[in-house]
Amino acid sequence: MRAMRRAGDEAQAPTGWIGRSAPRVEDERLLRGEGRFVDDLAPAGGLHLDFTRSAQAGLALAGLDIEEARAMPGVVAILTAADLGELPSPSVNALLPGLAAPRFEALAATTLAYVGQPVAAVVADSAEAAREAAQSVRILAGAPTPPDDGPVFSHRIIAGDVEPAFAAAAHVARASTRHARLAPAPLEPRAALAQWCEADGLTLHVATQTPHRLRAELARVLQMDESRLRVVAPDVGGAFGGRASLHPEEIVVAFAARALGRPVKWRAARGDDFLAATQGRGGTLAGELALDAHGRALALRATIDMPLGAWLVYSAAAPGRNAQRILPGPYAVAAVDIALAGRLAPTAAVGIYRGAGRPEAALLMERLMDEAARLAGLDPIEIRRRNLPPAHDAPRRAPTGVEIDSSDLPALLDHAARRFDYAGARRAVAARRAAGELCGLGVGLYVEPCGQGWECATARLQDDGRILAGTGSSAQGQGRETAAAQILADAMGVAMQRVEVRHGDTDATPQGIGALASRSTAIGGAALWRAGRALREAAARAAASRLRVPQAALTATPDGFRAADGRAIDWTELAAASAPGLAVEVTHHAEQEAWASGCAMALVTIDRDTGAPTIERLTLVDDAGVVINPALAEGQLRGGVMQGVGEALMERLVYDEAGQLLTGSLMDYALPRAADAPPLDLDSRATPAPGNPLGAKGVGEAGCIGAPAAIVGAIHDALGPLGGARLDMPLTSGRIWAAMRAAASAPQEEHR
Ligand code: SMO
Repeated sequence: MRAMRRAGDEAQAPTGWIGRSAPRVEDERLLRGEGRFVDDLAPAGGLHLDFTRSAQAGLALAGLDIEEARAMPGVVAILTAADLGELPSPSVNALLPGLAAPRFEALAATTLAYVGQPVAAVVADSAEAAREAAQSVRILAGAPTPPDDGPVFSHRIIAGDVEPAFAAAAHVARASTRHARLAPAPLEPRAALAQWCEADGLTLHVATQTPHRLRAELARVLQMDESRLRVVAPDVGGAFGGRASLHPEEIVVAFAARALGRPVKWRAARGDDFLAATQGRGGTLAGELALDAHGRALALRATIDMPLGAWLVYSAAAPGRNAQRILPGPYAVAAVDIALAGRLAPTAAVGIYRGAGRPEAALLMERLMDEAARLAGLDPIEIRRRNLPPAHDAPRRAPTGVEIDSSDLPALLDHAARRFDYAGARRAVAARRAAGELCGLGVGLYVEPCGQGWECATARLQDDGRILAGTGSSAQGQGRETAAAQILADAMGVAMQRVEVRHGDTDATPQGIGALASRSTAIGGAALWRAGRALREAAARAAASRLRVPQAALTATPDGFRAADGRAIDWTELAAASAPGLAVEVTHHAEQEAWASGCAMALVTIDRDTGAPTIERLTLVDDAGVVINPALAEGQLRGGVMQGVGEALMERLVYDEAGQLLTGSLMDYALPRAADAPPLDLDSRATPAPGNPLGAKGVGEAGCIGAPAAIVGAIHDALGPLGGARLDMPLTSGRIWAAMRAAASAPQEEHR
């Protein structure tokens, strides 16, 4: 992977850390086993909390019998909804007009809405005692409650002349897609440790990707002043969108610590997270694409139906809203009519998950393009080429109102096709088919908007001459400390070893929205860059005054500043000379959203006897703008592709009609393993983002967006007329085999 610099940009500082695969500064500590995750923290006198969870869905809660549990050894307290009293609900991001959240209950008060819902909390002097007693609380279920699956929001975007385009169309391509419900399943299950002290208030160590938002929401629910709440995300083992909201469990843990005046810790078991952590995807989309006789798309009609679960997480509307605003994705289509609805379901909440609407938009458009190619008699690459906007069209206002800041999609497609040797692969596939094999090619072009709003950063010169940087973007294993240090180092023209980065602690860092939506570098990184520049400027002023020379006569060096006559002042001397110290804080508002883009191509073969798919190879060319650390970006792409492989081929949460989760463990829910990794060819083609000083875009979600569309497309291509109209993910061998069988007797048409 190569990084590209913006011509003439100040990022070309002499030290040149940006663009280098600097080793992760996090790793020595983590590899030595010195990581500190929430469950590693064990304050003296700490208590343990565990939950009694509903085993049923859609019933009234008639009562609770806690007597047996209360008498069990080690039990200190049992909390129910009555103990919590009336708590304000956490807020839901009002991304759409008229969003009406249902009543929120941190512990079930009236209804057993979904299996896994927390109903009571047992606090005990050991985790085992808490768990055992929690399982002895008896839940008395009442009558069935009327099902509530009405839309919580619906929103339609109509732009351009849709009806005339369809009336005049030479071809109308149709496709529908259904995404399985997925478990974000980070390596570390959810965990929280709350400590209360009358003087300082509440400290919550919690595995989150949004520490400041979590603090704001918790303050709201517990009716405390934010200044009395400290939220710390220590080492956090993955997030993927599943840690972006305040969960009922965290509210109860904090409430219990405050009520009991003692530290209270909870750690979810893997099964608890399958039942009650927030889930992702689950949408059903359908589209119609009107095309002229040359295969150029004229208009798109689409519907997006998203499940929300039984309660709304903060970002509940984000996946649907993203899919809606992103369509028609990378393609230039002048007219759109896109209807979005989000509905409740008697299940765990559904929120953002790596991609959050981007994979949904990408898959629908790629299915439509493949169908359009078939109707128009064009090669799938050729029809895409005809529908991509030229690079000079940027910034490009899409019909849904979004502005795509920069991209060169035709070059991405061509570059990916060359690397993949698409033409050669097409010939090879034809030859293998003639020899009786089932194999196919798929393409996944995508765009990846990288967040809106602001992030903050601080930078301070310490007495020892080191630079202490603070960012509101936290880290969950991506290597953000390393990337942040590289940015700061280049902004200041110092060695990155001089920079130390703080994140994830609301007492030690400036405000932040959090690490999500591929925003950490484009927005959080831009804030750090600006903080570094501002601190350097302040340092130059101080140095000039100290050396009694005009600032313009100073030369900056990695060690400090030098005057023309040879006198110098280093960072330690500057710190000593600058009472009360040099420190800056900046807020970076992203005036223009950065849009990453990319293209995935896959070759998949299918075993005729078993239906088992094999991804023989996958190429992905990504445009993340200026890449800060190519090794970290590659890690993001590889991880994203693997989660995309999981979505395409194996992952699925299944509820039965009674609302029972049938996939509540890693024995039932198939996460991809190392052996499932396809041979992966990665490359990048950068178009720098014009809207931030780094030229950076995001990369965290890319693999997860492009890979499923390419894999699903390749399997459709492989099955051709055998596959029928629609194959739903995950495309397991069983599903593929069934589709082959069902179609075996159907009349066959010529295979492309
Ligand atoms: S799904 Mo992400 O962490 O915005």
